[in-house]
Amino acid sequence: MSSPVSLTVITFGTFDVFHVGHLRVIERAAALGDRLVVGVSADELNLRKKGREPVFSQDERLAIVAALKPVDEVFVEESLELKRDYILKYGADVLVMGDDWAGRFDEFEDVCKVVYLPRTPAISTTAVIEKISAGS
Ligand code: C2G
Repeated sequence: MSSPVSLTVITFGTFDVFHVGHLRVIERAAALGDRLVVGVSADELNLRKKGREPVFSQDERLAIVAALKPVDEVFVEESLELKRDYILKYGADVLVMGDDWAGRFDEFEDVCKVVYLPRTPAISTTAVIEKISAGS
């Protein structure tokens, strides 16, 4: 008898000022497999990538993502260049990213399936920060 096949899904993100768009992508990613692993961008990676510190520290962002029901495992994503290593290390069968990254990770199709999910419209960390700053 063959053993049951279990699919591991991996996704990455900063997940700063956690909002429903983040939740939706995590839920939809989890639905594509049996185990969901999430790489949470390091503070240092964010500083390099976006030129600013996240509002919440990597330990706080990691704790929030780890507490979500669909998430089985979290780790700190230290560098964008290490994606292939993370995919292999966690034995991911599927890489899921929001479609703001469409096409950017097609190079990993030799080691896993790559899926880009449509972003949840009309919400982003930047929009939330701007709304709070404006006091509206
Ligand atoms: N997202 C979404 N809908 C939104 C906002 C975000 O589906 N309205 C998704 C993004 O497409 C991404 C995930 O939520 O898949 C996390 O978003 P960010 O925290 O903005 O992630 P980012 O800074 O793009 O980091 O290795 C890649 C990076 O770590 C991705």
